[in-house]
Amino acid sequence: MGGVYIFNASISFLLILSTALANDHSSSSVLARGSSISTKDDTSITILVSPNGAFACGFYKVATNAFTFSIWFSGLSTVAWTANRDAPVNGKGSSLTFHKDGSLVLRDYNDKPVWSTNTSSAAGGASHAELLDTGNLVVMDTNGRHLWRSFDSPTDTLLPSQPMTRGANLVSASARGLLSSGLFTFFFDNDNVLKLIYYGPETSSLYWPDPYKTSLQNNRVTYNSTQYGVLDQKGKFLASDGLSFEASDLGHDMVMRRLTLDYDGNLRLYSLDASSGSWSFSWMALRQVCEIHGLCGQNSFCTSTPKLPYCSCIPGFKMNDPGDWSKGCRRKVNLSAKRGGGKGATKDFSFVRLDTTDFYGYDFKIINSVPVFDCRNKCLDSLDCQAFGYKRGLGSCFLKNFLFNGKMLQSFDNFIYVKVPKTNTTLPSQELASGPAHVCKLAETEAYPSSQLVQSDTSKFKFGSFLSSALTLLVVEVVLIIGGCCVVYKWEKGPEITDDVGYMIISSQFRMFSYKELQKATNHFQQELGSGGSGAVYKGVLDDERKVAVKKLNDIIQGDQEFRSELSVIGRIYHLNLITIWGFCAEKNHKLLVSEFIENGSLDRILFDHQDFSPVLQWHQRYNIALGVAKGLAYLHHECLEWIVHCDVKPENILLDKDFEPKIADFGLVQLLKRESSTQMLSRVHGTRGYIAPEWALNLPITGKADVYSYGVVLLELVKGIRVSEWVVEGQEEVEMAVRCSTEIIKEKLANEDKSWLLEFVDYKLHGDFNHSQVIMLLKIAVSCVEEERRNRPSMGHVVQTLHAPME
Ligand SMILES: *[C@@H]1O[C@H](CO)[C@@H](O)[C@H](O)[C@H]1NC(C)=O
Ligand SMILES: *[C@@H]1O[C@H](CO)[C@@H](O)[C@H](O)[C@H]1NC(C)=O
Ligand SMILES: *[C@@H]1O[C@H](CO)[C@@H](O)[C@H](O)[C@H]1NC(C)=O
Ligand SMILES: *[C@@H]1O[C@H](CO)[C@@H](O)[C@H](O)[C@H]1NC(C)=O
Ligand SMILES: *[C@@H]1O[C@H](CO)[C@@H](O)[C@H](O)[C@H]1NC(C)=O
Ligand SMILES: CC(=O)N[C@H]1CO[C@H](CO)[C@@H](O)[C@@H]1O
Repeated sequence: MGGVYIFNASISFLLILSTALANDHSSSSVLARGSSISTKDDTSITILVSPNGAFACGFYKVATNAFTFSIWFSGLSTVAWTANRDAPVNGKGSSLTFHKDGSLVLRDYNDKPVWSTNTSSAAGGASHAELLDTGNLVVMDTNGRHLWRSFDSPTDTLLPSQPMTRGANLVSASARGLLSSGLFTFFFDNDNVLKLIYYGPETSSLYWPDPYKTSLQNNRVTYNSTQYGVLDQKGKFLASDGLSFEASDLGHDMVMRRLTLDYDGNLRLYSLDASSGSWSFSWMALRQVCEIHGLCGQNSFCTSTPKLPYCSCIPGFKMNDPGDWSKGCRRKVNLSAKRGGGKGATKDFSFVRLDTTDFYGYDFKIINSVPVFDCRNKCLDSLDCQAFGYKRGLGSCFLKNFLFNGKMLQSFDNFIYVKVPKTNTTLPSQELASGPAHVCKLAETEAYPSSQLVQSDTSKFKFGSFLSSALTLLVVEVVLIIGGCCVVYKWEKGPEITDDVGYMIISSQFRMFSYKELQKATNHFQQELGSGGSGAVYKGVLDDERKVAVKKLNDIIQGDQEFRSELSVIGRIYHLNLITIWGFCAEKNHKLLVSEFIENGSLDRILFDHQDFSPVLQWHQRYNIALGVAKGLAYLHHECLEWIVHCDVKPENILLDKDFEPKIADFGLVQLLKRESSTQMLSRVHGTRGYIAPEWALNLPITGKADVYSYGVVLLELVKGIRVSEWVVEGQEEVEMAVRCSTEIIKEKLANEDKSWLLEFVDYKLHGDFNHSQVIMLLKIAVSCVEEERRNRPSMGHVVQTLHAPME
């Protein structure tokens, strides 16, 4: 860290330019009243040079026959200030005149004034113009007072000692190498905070400092209305809103510096390497280019890569203007064209889910704490709704009428569901996924009567769209190379950049394996990791050195086609707290499931089979496991577009990675075994009694609340550290009764003021080293989860919320 980021400029280009600029060299730093200089011969003309030789000003050639009046770094092509960035003047016959009346005026070839300092009527009258050592061009009166300063009207660059003030905005250039105004602005907002904003033709949005946070959280103050900021020569920037940053080469006061709002919307501090004439950046506002708004236009999203960020259209959209991402994308099929009018029209739409993608802003409605299907129905009901965002855990629902500022996120908490018309053209992947309803899913429909979600099978996520993203990257790169880009960014290869694409990599890895391949990976199924009702699990190593767990599924009597369609659902599930399924094998009677290998084994081993010398699962780890399992189940229950009830939650199915983060295994297996009658399933899948909700015995439809019950039992075990089946005293009672009785006792004790019983109740192996309020919370949740009447049990989403909420 702290390195200087190299910004390779083309040296040869610099040399050509510097000799061109030196042609008409004038060593004077002062322009007297009455002087006039005209453009000629279509070449740049230096009019003034600062006394220290660092800066020059004059006619700067921006294109053939197009000139600006600019200040630049002597000998370099880097422009620091421009008078007429958006109205260049003609190369022949345009003039800069210091009129006798005291104003400095730039006129085009036809004598039309393009720019003026407006100093003609100044009291005392202007005497001369001077380019100072700082790069500041000033018009002075006879007493040396400044009547006008170029420092007061910056363009895209702030020089050391040049103040950033109210109304003195930096506006980016429109493209690499151009001077004309672009779409990004650095300015003091009304709340006295320095910000970066994107001003597009259709929309504007703030993107720095972090718009998701308050000023205070961003370490900015709003009360100081001075609105002043300045960069000093040593490389430190300080502003009245508390913004402060330093160059990585802080302290070298002989270094030339500039703070520039670049054409890509990032604010960067540059240092000049005098020997090579190249600029390197020593600080930048945004490390992740995708945080910048407007880069990819609407209906598309930005992905960070170690090399360059790239844009992709949302699946079902295409680029508005191939070659210009800032124009964004549009729908291939208009939503309005599909609107038959009236409520019935909502049947014409379904949703495509974009994982780990977020679109900032344009939420026309925000609803908190609702399940995802409510959010979905709200979006279906609204004609304006183009998509909705859903934040897991909080259950926040954001209806969006415009999709902008899209980017891939690291966090897996955000989902965007884009409204798409249902089409009659079935894609292979959709066909695969639309099998008949599953045992658990059917029941779930009963629990949540809004059936909209279950009907729509077209809203499937497609792996193919990622392929097109990859192609887009290729195209963008080719365009950049052809575009004669002479500047190459070398982003420091940070983990946050590569992690951004994590989801893509994971999902595109889901594939079909051959039996031979798995035989080889597991060395002929030698190392068995364990075996349960649904089959034995073996350890293996793939050719790419990924460690995997391969499960041989017994008793799959479905056809290959159905098996695959089930897997196409499971294979799309990705969550931190669920085992990632990497693929499957379906060859004749071989049915295997390939998933990630989890280092630390299952929870039951470390929680119950404790050896004297092995480490004890600490309290904070147990709490984290409780939270993680809840998140994983909440995801299965509420957020997969296909609801999945695990039906077999128990410590054996909770695996722990090396950081003891829990990962739920064996979800979706019930679906694979669905052809059998439910009683058979019960006996096979639910080998361990004690975790089964009472409704299984009562032959009621199974809903997610069955998992909630099992989760409650696991919570009790996490606290007590003993398997619930061993709570049975003297072998008199059934396990179910033991749970019942224990929870009655716990309930009573929880109501008691005196909490000294906890010391005895909580796992003795912790030696009293636990957080009392957390234990009480877990027990309260556990007790409510194992309620006999399932309506009284909380949903997993609610459990997650409770675990996250601050303690009373
Ligand atoms: C000079 O005055 C004109 C007309 O009022 C205005 O458009 C222009 O922006 C002013 N120039 C400067 C440098 O302030
Ligand atoms: C406001 O900012 C200015 C400039 O940074 C500073 O001199 C002044 O002390 C600040 N005022 C307060 C009240 O902090
Ligand atoms: C979609 O709507 C836009 C604007 O309403 C229109 O310009 C465009 O032609 C439409 N496209 C299709 C495929 O109907
Ligand atoms: C889809 O196909 C069905 C039956 O073939 C037809 O009735 C329906 O109109 C079609 N829908 C659309 C949107 O084309
Ligand atoms: C117990 O947990 C609560 C909530 O997680 C936390 O606020 C509190 O500081 C913890 N107490 C101790 C002593 O660690
Ligand atoms: C039971 C088990 O495998 N424990 C291991 C979990 O991971 C930690 C850290 O990697 C090891 O130290 C334990 O031995």
